[in-house]
Amino acid sequence: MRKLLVATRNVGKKREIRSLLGHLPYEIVFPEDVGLYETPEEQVLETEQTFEGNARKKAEYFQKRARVPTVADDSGIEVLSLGGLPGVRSRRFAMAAPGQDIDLANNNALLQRLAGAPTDRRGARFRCVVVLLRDRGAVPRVFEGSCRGRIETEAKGTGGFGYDPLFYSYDLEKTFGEASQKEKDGVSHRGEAFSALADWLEAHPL
Ligand code: ITT
Repeated sequence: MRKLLVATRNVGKKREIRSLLGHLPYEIVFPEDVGLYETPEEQVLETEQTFEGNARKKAEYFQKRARVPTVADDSGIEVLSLGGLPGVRSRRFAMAAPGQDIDLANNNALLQRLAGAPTDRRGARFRCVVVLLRDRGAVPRVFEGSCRGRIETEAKGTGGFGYDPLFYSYDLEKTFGEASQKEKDGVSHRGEAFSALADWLEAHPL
C-alpha cells in the first residue's frame, strides 16, 4: 500500500487524523514511523501569518525529508472580539516554558484574556487548513474546514486536546471536551478539512 505521510507531532491531531483517513487505501504514517525525528529547524518552521502559509511550509519540509506524498495540518482557534487571536499563534499563545503543560497554560491565558467578557464577546471558531504535496514539483492542494462556537468561562470535559474543554460548539451544544471523538469529528474544522482531502484523493489517487 502507498504511504501517505501526515506531518504532525501533535498527539491529539494524530489520533483524529488516523481515524479521519483510516478508510483510504493508503498506509497513514507519521514522521517517527519513517525515521524522521524532531529537528531544531522544525521549531522555527511556522513563521507565516496564515494557516495556509504554515501548513505549506510543514508539507514542503517533510515531503523533502521523506520523499513520499505528504499532508500537513495547521490549525487553531480565532476569537472574534480579539481580532482573530490566538489564530496562527494558538500553540504559542501562553508562551509556556519547556516542561509546562502547554494546553493548560494556553487555556488559562485565553480565559484570562476574556475575563469578564460577556457571552456576545466570546464568539470563536476553530480553523484547520490541510495542504497535500504529492511530490516536490507538484502544485500544493489546499483543503479547509471551520466550525463555530464560543469560549466558555471555565473548562468543561476531559476529552479532546488543546482548547477543546473551552470551546462550546454551536452544532453539538456542548464543549468539544464533553463530546465523544465521533461527535467532534462529525462537526469539527479538522473533520471538514480531512473529508474534503479524502474526497479529492478518491477522485485523484496518488
Ligand atoms: P504540528 O505542527 O506538529 O502539527 P502543533 O500542535 O504545533 O502540531 P499547530 O501549529 O497547528 O500544531 O497548532 C495548533 C494548536 O491549535 C494546537 O496546539 C492546539 O492548541 C490548537 N488546536 C488545533 N486544533 C485543535 C482542536 O481540534 N482542538 C483543540 N485545540 C486545537
